[in-house]
Amino acid sequence: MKAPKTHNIFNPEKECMSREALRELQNERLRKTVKLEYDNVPVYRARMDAKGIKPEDIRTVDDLRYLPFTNKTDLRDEFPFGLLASPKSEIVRIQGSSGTTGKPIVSGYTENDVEVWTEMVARALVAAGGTKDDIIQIAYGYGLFTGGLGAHQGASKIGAMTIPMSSGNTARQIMMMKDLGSTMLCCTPSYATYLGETIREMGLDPKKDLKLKSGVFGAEPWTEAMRTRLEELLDIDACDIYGLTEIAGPGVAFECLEKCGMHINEDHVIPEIIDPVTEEPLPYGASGELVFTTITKTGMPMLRYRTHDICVLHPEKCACGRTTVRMGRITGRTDDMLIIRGVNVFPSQIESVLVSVKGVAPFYMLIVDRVNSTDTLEVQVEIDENGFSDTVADLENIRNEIGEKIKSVVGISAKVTLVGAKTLPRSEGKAKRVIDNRKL
Ligand code: DLL
Repeated sequence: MKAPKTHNIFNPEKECMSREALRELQNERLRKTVKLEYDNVPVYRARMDAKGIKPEDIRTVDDLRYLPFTNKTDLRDEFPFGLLASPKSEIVRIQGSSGTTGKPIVSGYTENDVEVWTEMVARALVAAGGTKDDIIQIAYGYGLFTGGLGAHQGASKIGAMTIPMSSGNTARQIMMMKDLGSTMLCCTPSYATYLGETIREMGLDPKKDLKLKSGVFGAEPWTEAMRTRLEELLDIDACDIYGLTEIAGPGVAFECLEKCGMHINEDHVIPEIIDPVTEEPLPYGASGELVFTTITKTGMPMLRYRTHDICVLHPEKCACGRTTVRMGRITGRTDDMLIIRGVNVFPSQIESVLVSVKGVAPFYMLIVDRVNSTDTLEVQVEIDENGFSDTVADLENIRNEIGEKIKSVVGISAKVTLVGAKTLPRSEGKAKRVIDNRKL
């Protein structure tokens, strides 16, 4: 049963502001954030000093372009607390995602930051038709990953009945969905598809046997074709939700039932699109790298954070009444990060595992695929000719060692295939290390 296409808005005062009033609010909040960063975060102060910029020089959003960028590497270099702009005693939550070294990228949130984030998710759920009468099943993972707790907080904020299922355990998910009459589902789009397919295989008809009306799906790229399939499989409206740990987790941007791009919560973050090579800002409508500046965060605010996600911004007013700029679907990344079963994976993490294992050479290929709506990862790696032992037991030990190390460093299990020396293709230019067969 799809949600009626009425446009409820959680915070109309902020979500439907005139562009002029919004700009004023952003200017004021930006000035505060820049000062907070300059006064409290040595790295930011040093970078601004190096550019000869003082906080007073940044008066309006147009001055953003003078500020230095922040990168994922900064979070790694300053791990865990070097970028905090508030005392540690003010931090009430740590959340994280997997990073390039096996250590997670972590962000610290003050009580204010958790409240801001909670409201962002509440706005997203209401935009997807959510009300206090809903029963919201949360099948994002709970833990350091922001999906579970983020969706949970938002669902509680709108007063809905919240079911904290976390991810996995599909049979149990479906049983609860049926028995409790869940009306909304929050999880990754690939897991939603798997749930939908399993529901159909069990002979259930969502129209008759379930009460789902909408889903709020994100944390990984998906397409219009996947939306159509999901809406048919589950008989729901499927809305996209975007976010990242460094900024606030899910809810940074979200779709309304018009399904024409994700509304960015511009009273909390300022989006920019830049050319990833020249780093120059690009106009609305141009495809480029998405950059965010947070303007209400106090724990670990971010100035011009390079997301590496590629998309387009649309400024036209939406039929739902919101005036915020919308971002299109993420169409790629400017780095080599893969998202496998919702986990951020860098090929360099796998490489670091392989070089630590005796008996294999540093030539490898990652093959990513999607089988029954679930991502799979196969790591093919060459045996080292010199350290080569062909006893079955030795080869099995090597495979197990690699598998276990990948699981502990990257956080996901992989199929490890040992191949003969010099059998993987060599390249004269940039090595191709990844084959992604997933058809989105
Ligand atoms: O994935 C937060 C989140 C949780 C978003 C639940 C939505 C729902 P991270 O683990 O830090 O945070 O990963 C952030 O995931 O830079 C994008 O590359 C990707 N991503 C997130 N949402 C979407 C989406 C969460 N809707 C990284 N479409 C981001 C495409 C997405 N990619």
